[in-house]
Amino acid sequence: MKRIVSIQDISCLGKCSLTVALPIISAMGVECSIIPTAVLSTHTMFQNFTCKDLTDQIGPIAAHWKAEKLGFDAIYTGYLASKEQIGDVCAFFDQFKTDKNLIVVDPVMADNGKLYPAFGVDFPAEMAKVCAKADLIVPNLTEASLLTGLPYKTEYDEDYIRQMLQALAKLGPRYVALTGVSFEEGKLGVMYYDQQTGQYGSYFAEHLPASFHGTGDVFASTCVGALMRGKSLGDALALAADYTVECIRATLSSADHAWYGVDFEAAIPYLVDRLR
Ligand code: PXL
Repeated sequence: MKRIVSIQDISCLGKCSLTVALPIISAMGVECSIIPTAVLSTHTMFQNFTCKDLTDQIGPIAAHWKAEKLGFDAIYTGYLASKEQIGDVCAFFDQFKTDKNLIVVDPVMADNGKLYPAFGVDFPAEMAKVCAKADLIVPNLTEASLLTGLPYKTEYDEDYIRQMLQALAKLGPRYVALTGVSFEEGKLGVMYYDQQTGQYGSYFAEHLPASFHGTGDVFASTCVGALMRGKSLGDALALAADYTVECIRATLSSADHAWYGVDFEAAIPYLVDRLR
């Protein structure tokens, strides 16, 4: 069985980050170790959330694992709690990167044109350092614009997305996948670029008329799980897009669904079926 480590926060309630990554990656038949970057009472879309930063735990956990000669088939990072822990996460990559394993960075920090409330304007430059060490990054359009300095647009054409992908690739990662891309009404998906081969690809699924927190984490977790299950990047991204749509569909079909996250639990059978 493949083993990965996911480095992101635990939002105790809110259906995002580790509470999404763990069940999804486990359901996909991949072992998921974790390093929590912080413990929050909820995700940061709630008012008055608590947050205990765990930066000081990253180094000691890494040192213990090194002493035990443990390794990982992938390292997947998401929400990092503060700019102070960027150096520790980069040091973790340096310690655990091998010729064979994969570093996947979801540069979680912003959406809909705005930084998340916990981050200052200097955070994107720090996140760019994490992206520089990745094999694959999966930003949304807002994060991509903050990482590259290119303007954030809600109306655009394929040229703009290609420019964005190339600017992201200049940060360092071989593979770049931009999420939340839409060229036609009713369709939403992902466009990606392999800077080694110069090839582009894309996949579009149904654009349901709703948006929920945590869908980026559902997408990235599914993509990592699928890559570990031997799917190509294109197939992994397509499965991630399809499962995310199924999660939103399940949420919309449940009258008592929560406002703060998707009912990814209800769509797990779909995900497992797709791996058969
Ligand atoms: O889903 C991304 C995410 C992860 N973790 C925390 C968040 C968010 C988005 O708002 O606040 C703590």
